[in-house]
Formats: sequence, C-alpha cells, structure tokens
Amino acid sequence: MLKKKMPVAEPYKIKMVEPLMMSNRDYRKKAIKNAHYNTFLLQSQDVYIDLLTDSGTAAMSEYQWAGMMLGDEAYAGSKNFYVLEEAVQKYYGYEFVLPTHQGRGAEHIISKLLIKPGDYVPGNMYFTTTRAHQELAGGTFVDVIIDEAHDAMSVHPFKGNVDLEKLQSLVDRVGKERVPYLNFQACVNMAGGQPFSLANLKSVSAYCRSQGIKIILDATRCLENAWFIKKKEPGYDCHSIAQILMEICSYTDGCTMSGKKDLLVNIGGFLGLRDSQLYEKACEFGTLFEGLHTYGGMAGRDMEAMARGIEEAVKEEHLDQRIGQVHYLADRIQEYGVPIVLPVGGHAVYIDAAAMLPHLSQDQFPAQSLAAALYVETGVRAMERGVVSAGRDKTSGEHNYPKLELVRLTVPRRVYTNSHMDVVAYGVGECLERRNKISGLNMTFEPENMRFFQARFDLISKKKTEKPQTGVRGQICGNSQSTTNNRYADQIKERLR
Ligand code: PLI
Repeated sequence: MLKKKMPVAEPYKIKMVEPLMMSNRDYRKKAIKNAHYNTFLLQSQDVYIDLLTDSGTAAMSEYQWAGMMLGDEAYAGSKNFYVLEEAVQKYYGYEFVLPTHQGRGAEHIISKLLIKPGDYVPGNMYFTTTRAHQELAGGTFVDVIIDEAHDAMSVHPFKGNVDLEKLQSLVDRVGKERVPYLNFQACVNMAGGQPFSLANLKSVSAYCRSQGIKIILDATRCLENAWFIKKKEPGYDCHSIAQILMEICSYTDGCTMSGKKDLLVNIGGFLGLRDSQLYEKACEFGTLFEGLHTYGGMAGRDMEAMARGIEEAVKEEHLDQRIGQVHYLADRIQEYGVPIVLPVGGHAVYIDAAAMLPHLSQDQFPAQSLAAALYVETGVRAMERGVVSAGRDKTSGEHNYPKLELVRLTVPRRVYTNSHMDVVAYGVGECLERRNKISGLNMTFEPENMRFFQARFDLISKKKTEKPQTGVRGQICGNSQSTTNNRYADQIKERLR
C-alpha cells in the first residue's frame, strides 16, 4: 500500500563533502586506549561518525558563507554587530545584545552580574558550564525541575518544566533576597533535550515577577523547544516558530545563548537583556572578559553568519528535518531493543546506560564504558552524561550521583544523512548484543573542574567487572557509599522489570 504522508526530507542539497576516515576494530581499540577511554580525548580524524555534540558542528548554508565574506573586522562598531543586534531584537525581542565568544561567555557575565556569594540559583536541572559559573560567582545551584525529568521512563511531554512548589519552598527557606534569578533552560540538555511548556513558563514567570526574582532563559536550544510547543502544546499548532519564540522570551528578563546549537554556526553566542542599567554593567564585564561590547570575542564575519543563522533556524521546515532526523535515529535504535530516554528530545538520543549495563555499578562508570565500547564497535563517537559529567559535591567531595546514567548520541545539524543514522543504530545494537562483555572503568586522572572533558580511565579487569552488584562500590573505590549504590541497583532492577 502507498504511504499517504509525504516523507520529511532535507530542505537543502549537498554542495561540498568532507571525506570520513574508515578504520577497523583493532585500530579503534588502540585509539580509545590512547585516549584513556574518554571520547573527548580521541582525535577527530579517528572518528567515523561524530555524535559527540551538536555544538559548533553544524554545516553552514551558502547564505551564511556568503555573509562571511562581508565581515567587517573593525575593532569597534563593526557593521556585522548591528546586523546581529537587529536579528536578535527582531526574533528574540531583547533590546540589548552583547556578543560573546560562545554560550559560557554569556553565563560568566550574567553570573558575575547577578549572583552574590551565598545566593541560591534555581534551575530546571543543571548544565555543566552554567552551574560552574554560578558556583564560581559564589552561588549554589538548586534543581527545581519536575521529578519526571529524572526518570528515563516517564513520558511526560514537557519534562523540562519547573516544579513551582520546589521553587516556592526554596524561596520560603532562604528568602527571596537570596534568589537573584531562576535559570530556565530550553530543551533541557541533561534530561535528554526535554522541552518546557509555555503554560509552565508563564506561571513560573508570574510567580517570579511577584517575588522580584528575575528569569534568565538559557536560549541555546529555544527554537527546538518552540518546535515542541507547536507540536505538543494545545493551542499552539497554528502559531509560527517565530511567534512562539517571541512569546517565550517575553516571559523572561534576559537570555544566555550559545549560537553553536540552534543558530547553525561554528562559534559565537550572546547575552540578551531588557534592562539598560544591567546591560551597561554587562558591557564592562564583557569588555574585560570577552572583548569590546560590539564584538565580544567574535570576528565580524562570525557575527554576520550567526545573524543569518537566526533567520534560517526559525524556519519550520528546517526544524522538521532536524528534529525528524533525531527521531529517525531513536526509532532505529529502539528497533534493536535498546533502552533510551523517552520522550525523545530535540538534539540527541540518550541511551539509558544503567539499564543497558546492569552488571556495572555507578562507580564503574557505565555510560563512560558504553561510549568507549560504541566507538570500538563502529567508530561512532558519543558523550557520557552520567556520574562523570555530574562531578563531585563541593562540600563532601563525594561524586554527585545523578539518577540518569546516559550516553548521548548528539546529531549535528545538516551534517549527516539517515544512512549514517542507520550505522549508528546498528553499532548501538551490537553493543547491546555483547553488553555482558563490556567492562567497567577506573578513573585514573581526575581534573577538579569539568572533569568529564579531560578525565582519564583504565579498563577494570574482567574479573572485577563481573562481581555482583552489592558492595561493588566499596571494592572498586574503597569508600562506603553502599546505600546510594543499592538504591542505584534497585532503580536498574525496577527499569528492567
Ligand atoms: O558551549 P557553549 O559555551 O557555547 O555553551 C554552553 C551551553 C550552555 N547551555 C546549554 C544548555 C548547553 O548545552 C551548552 C553547551 N553544550 C554543549 C557544549 C553540549 O555539547 O551540549
């Protein structure tokens, strides 16, 4: 029977290609060993399909490349800055725009501007760089996302929502004067790229305004969030993505933006603000840490490319294909019976490594181990999003043990075809087949900050990996956190049931 629905295909054709390195298993085994079992330490030339991140990895369009030739590399007042400023004002509605070299540049500035030592910064789950800057400024991050976000199996359509009760109880506990702002992230990365609903943002915004607490939007994947609102939230199907984006921003006081995701560029970001006094102060910090307020660490040509990226990224056909490809990959992976986070988010498929490798305790870094095994299997590079990424508690020095132990397969925008996605799914399926042979890892080198980028690991000997769950943590790391470990083992059993 003929299919009735028109398939979604790429709204572009390919003009230039970049050859990929094909390697064999033995080569990859050596490469991952040399990279200390950390996919961040692999050389990109040794990777076949690179799903490490969707950050800065997009293919730019001919329109963006043409804009690069119009770069005005003046130190001050580059014409490309004004083009970018106008695009942000038009689509995001923030009057004041400070370019930054990438998203974390904007996070640094907003944290320094608004956080005083001893403050609390609530957010809908953390992001690594965001929380690091909040802590560097003397703040304490408090997770106020709804509980469903921590449950890989929950199919809540808006797992990025803020739990208003959790927020209120924080404010009641510490006082509103200790809560300078709420960080509201679009398509929450660590939860699996999960969107918030406009209804939730609206009610949280009303509460925050009544308390004098600002809302700073992490707009990094806000267009993808807008797409989910259009598709899932009642009353928004007839709205354009641009309209939804503008409405989202209207409930917030400012935004930090990594242009390297939604905005289809390889580098760049900005801080968007409404308050002129805050902007003036931000310009001072921007000049100190990033560069003058009309370039903020970006070349003129890059500002032009990002401005043009904004125009392209709000197009619905672009988002249909972009998110459609992520969902295509998720469907193929599920056909192999691999457990993934549901519902599928906007930028990546997250494999539930805890459920897939129940023979490994969380101290044996299941997600890190699976990412390394996947590379060996097919040359696909993925990223750990579990206990390694979560780092250590600053006070107790213990690992932060997240409930989710995930491997992220992040799809770059406009780069790979669905045939590549088929190969990725096959590789994940092969890992599932031989999951009992995947051994855990020991951390042999651990940087103090953002350890996941540079940490080094070694394979745990097979004998140790195959020991039973209970008490494994004590044997491997020599500490006494068996309660957390048992809870973790219970969760896995629950998921496998
Ligand atoms: O990598 P930056 O500095 O341009 O952006 C930092 C950043 C802020 N917020 C969110 C939600 C992010 O996802 C983010 C960066 N994400 C990376 C690098 C990623 O691989 O997901």
